[in-house]
Amino acid sequence: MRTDLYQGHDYYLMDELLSEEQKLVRDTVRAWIKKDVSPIIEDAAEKAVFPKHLIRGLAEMGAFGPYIPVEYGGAGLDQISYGLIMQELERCDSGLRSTASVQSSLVMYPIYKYGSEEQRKKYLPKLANGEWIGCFGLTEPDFGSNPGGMVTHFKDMGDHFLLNGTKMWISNAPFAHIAIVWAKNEEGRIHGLIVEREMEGFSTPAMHGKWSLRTSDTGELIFDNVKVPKENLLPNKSGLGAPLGCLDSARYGIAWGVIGVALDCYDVALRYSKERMQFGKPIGAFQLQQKKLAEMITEITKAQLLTFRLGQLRNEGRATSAQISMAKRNNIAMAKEIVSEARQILGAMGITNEFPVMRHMMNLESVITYEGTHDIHLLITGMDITGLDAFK
Ligand code: TGC
Ligand code: FAD
Repeated sequence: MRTDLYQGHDYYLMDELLSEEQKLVRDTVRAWIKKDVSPIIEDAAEKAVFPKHLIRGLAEMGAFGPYIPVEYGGAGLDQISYGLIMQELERCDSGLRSTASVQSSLVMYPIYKYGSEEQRKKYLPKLANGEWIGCFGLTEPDFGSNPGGMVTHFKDMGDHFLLNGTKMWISNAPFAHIAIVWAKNEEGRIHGLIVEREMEGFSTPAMHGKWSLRTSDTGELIFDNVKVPKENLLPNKSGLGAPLGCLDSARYGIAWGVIGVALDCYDVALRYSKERMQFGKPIGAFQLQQKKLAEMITEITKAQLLTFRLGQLRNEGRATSAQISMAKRNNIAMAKEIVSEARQILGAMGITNEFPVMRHMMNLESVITYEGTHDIHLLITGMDITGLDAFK
């Protein structure tokens, strides 16, 4: 069990830009991580289990639906507070952040944004307090980067819809109480449906064998003639833009989250470089190691500034999808580079579970792929700046 000595790093005095509430939110999550999560996270990752007892703590801190209004059980916080929560969670483990971001941005957000008032009242408070966990089914075996090609579909049977198809790679699926499922109607238009675990014909087999994101449960969603009540259709938005709108919110959370990974690895490597002696002096005294550390904090600082500005734009409702793609892509590449350099600074110790670095390294292999791959986000930026669509 490792002792969590993490200290935040704020080279450009970004804290001065945060409100008292934002700092309080961040510090609350950080304290909870140190006390309740860091002591168990390596073990959970080795066993490949999501520690379900953490759900209560996540809910109590407002990590489920941070920006959902209080009247629906959310924490009513702003977008920068949401980002800071994701950063502190992912500083500990990407799987932990995944659970919170799926619940918030991929389950609560679509119900809040596209749902009826009855759906908001029925589902949001239970999702906010962690009584129910949700998952988000967009990806299919043959449609990952191209979700518009999905084949999962539903038919109008008069008094209900009949849903058929398969989703895969779905975070939280094996234990979720509800799933937000994206499927085509008979005209080929994509809609969101709320599918509940006990509906007949619905199953959620777990997927095993992941070397990455081991603290997050992943599974399939199988729909075999599932009867979905008509009132479970999200009525207020349809088309591919509906699920992609949710992804904007989740991708924004990831842009913040992976800064946490970079900060954790920088923090560990900096401390180690001052303690580890070789050739009669701390390795941090060698110019090669200083170069690594100096470049790490430079890249972290640039990502912090980029992401804070994105948060301001989100708060004003002005952030574009392409700006979010740029931040997700840039920050993950930044974090991957820093994790790799930190591992080298730690020498052989860097490959052990006494340090979080290899776990973070493996986790980032999922984070760079889900919510739109690195390539897809580059093409979104390319499309935005040239006006030419590489996907068509
Ligand atoms: P395209 O024709 O460009 O767009 C279709 C409609 O969608 C609109 N749109 C968006 N709306 C909101 N937000 C966005 N980010 C949007 N991007 C596009 C667009 O305006 C259009 O609207 P309309 O009204 O004209 O119909 O769509 P396309 O088929 O060419 O695809 C574009 C592309 C490739 C960028 C998109 O399909 C994409 O982003 N692909 C990546 C798929 C992806 O990210 N999947 C993620 C699955 S969920 C997940 O990974 C969860 S991980 C959870 C965890 O554990 O944290
Ligand atoms: P593919 O789309 O097959 O891509 C393979 C390669 O081809 C990639 O390098 C990609 O960049 C490249 N490529 C594809 N299209 C193009 C193109 N037009 N031009 C250039 N290169 C291209 N999905 C959900 O719906 N819900 C979830 O909760 C969820 N959780 C996940 C959890 C984990 C741990 C993982 C790993 C994935 C999860 N996903 C989830 C799925 C994830 O969103 C997809 O894996 C991702 O969108 C990529 O799809 P794919 O794996 O099918 O790759």
